[in-house]
Amino acid sequence: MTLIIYGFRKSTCTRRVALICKELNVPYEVVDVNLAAGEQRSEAHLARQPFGVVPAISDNGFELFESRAICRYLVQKYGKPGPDSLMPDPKDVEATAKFEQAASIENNNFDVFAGQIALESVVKPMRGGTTDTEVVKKNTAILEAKLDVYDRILSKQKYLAGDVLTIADLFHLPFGMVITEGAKYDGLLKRPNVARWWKDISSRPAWQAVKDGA
Ligand SMILES: N[C@@H](CCC(=O)N[C@@H](CS)C(=O)NCC(=O)O)C(=O)O
Repeated sequence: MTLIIYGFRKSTCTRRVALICKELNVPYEVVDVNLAAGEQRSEAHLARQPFGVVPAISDNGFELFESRAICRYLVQKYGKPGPDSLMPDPKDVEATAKFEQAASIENNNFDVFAGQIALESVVKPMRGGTTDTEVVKKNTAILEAKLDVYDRILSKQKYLAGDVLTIADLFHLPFGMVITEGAKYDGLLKRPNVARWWKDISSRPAWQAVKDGA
């Protein structure tokens, strides 16, 4: 049975999951949960995602929510061992620890701030609201400082977990694109090592296939 993603094609978290499906050549079907209509709070959806957000998946009856947990599951279930495995072999404790470090970096030093910039600059106006420029300014200043650290890390290694691409790098793509293209934030383009890394990950065919919608 085809993997089902209950999501919203344009949402960042839905695209994060679709991206990893594309990377792994796992066919999927998106069942629309219309966020504008509030369907994320329907009883049917809350049974899949009790926090009332998207995405959630059903894989042959196995249900899971939280986009990053879903991505880890997909790699462990459908990925192939080797240099392109997107996550280290769990038996390699040190590589796994470096991978978890990179995944935490994304979650704590990128997602929070990029998410606020995206919400204020792109999502709110799209829904008829007004951007709070103070919130954008504050989060941009924090993200600038965080990306300076990214640039130092990426001056010593190709990717966030080391010299091998992992899903921790790919996790950045949905919000990275919204702030770069939608909010015209140039933080990913103006630092030499971050720019090299950003160009590398954002030009991957899997991302090109889902960047405009899962
Ligand atoms: N940590 C969750 C976040 C999910 C999330 O915030 N989804 C957003 C779309 S990107 C959503 O459903 N928003 C609808 C709402 O908040 O009502 C994940 O990664 O799956």
